[in-house]
Amino acid sequence: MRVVLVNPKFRLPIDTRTTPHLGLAYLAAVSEKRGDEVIIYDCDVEKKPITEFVQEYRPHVVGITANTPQVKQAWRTAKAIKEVYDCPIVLGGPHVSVLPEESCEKPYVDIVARGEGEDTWIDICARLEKFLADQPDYSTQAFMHPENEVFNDCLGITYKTSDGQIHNNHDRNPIADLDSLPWPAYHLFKMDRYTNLQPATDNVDGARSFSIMTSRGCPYRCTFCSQSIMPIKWRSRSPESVLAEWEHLVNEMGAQEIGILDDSANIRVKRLEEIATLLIENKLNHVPWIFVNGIRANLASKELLSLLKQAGLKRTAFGVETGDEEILKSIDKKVDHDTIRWAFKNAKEVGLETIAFMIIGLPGETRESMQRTIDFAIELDPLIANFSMMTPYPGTKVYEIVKRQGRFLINDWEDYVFFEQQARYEMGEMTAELVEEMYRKAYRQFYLRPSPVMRRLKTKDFWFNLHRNVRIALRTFLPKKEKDGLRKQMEAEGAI
Ligand code: B12
Ligand code: SF4
Repeated sequence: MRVVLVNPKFRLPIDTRTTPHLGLAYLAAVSEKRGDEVIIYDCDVEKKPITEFVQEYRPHVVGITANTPQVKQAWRTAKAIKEVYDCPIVLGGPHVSVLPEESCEKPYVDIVARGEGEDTWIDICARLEKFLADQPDYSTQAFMHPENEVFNDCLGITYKTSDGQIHNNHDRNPIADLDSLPWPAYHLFKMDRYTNLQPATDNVDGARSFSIMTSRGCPYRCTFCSQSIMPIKWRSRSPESVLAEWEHLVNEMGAQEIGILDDSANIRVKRLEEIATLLIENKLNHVPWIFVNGIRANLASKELLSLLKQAGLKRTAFGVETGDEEILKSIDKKVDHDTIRWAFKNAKEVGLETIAFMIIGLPGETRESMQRTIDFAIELDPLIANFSMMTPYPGTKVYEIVKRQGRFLINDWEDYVFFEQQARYEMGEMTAELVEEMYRKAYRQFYLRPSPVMRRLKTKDFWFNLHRNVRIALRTFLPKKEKDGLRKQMEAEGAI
């Protein structure tokens, strides 16, 4: 079958770099293994309108990925395709996994795949192929006809039969054996059109960066994190399987840097030690790699970090989130500040660069608690402090808290990005103005100190991307000229 997997175009309000979509790369790989002819259509890098492309290629099925800020563009893409060409359209990804009906209600969406997608996707494709064998001139309406009962027992989907009824099938179990998955199908991406990982290892744009996932899931349930919508079961690949893919990325794909995308790669320390040892033994440690998302601070011993450093690890992130003791307890991070201090100390002592992810504007915050977050970031003094303004994603506990006790200042999924300088909600004494003020203060106070300025000036990235870096700095540090705030704008529009 001819299948197309689409990443809808989405522009973040910052100069972000483009990177191949790992989820689509996995779906494409299992689809190819099934025997499908697969095209990945990444609208971020394609020039031709997708409508033209589908009319030429005539796929049997189209799958579109969607996180929250992307979902409206996914709907627009689905609608545009349906207007020119008839085939079943499947949506998947983090947003539609939480709110499947919202998408399935759209006339141009037939199926929503919830959660991990590989098994569900090939199940959908197999059912379509079987149907096609009997009815080569099928229409989507016939395929989705309730009497055909094609999807009655297909796990992990929400779908709409052609009489307009929406059906919510049972969940599918998470993939137990991650080693059974083929490697992501990077050969289907136009690699030369991508720029880089973000943040990468200071290689300039155009460096060949690849992502890898060595484990999936996270056993923790932090109240602000969308990972809490995914299966609680943490599953990992064997060190041998990771090594084989790593070798492929370095030796065959020419990887110059690698980013581990796991949510919590160090849950099982022994496994990570084995991976590191294999990278050293197989002389793969010359290619720098980073933990993009952060590792658990409570499991970041000096011994482990030192071994990882020898294996090529250049930079690691930690989710610090807040400098306030009470707020830290309230977000269920299950770590304390002394442990975080210990992890940063260990990382620095073995010579690793560090990133601290911090959040400004968690529920219950005050000016003082946000100041403690800034102070704690300065105390830890990582190479990069990444402050994000709390954005409550649907499905998270924070979203429910804000719904009950606060006031959303956004009503459009496209605004669910946290690079913008505008607060997303207000709660109690915590006004948008206060959060926005503390957010800018965080960047100013952290970065406008002599040591971060000197460190930044010494990086290759700073000078190669000078224009871009200055633009980002100006936007982050300077208050907006028109400081209306989203609330005032929405009040004027009568939205709140
Ligand atoms: C790497 C990453 C990024 C990278 C690259 C994104 C990319 N192009 O892949 C960058 C830094 C650019 C990024 C940016 C953002 N990200 Co991000 N990101 C991730 C991260 C860490 C890994 C993504 C990944 O590769 N996962 C592994 C693959 C295998 O999973 P997957 O992509 O979800 O795909 C699987 C399923 O979802 C499903 N599926 C997905 N699509 C489809 C389609 C079909 C048809 C089917 C059947 C199934 C299916 O099947 C796939 C295979 O199992 C995740 C966390 C996570 N653990 O997933 C966050 C995550 C996806 N990001 C998140 C967010 C919030 C963002 C931003 C909005 C943040 C911001 N800046 O404001 C932006 C949005 C960017 C954009 N343009 O859309 C949230 C999404 C929450 C939500 N409700 O949408 C996540 C879940 C993090 C979190 N825990 O909160 N991100
Ligand atoms: S923030 Fe990190 S530890 Fe917490 S649930 Fe998300 S991925 Fe897990």
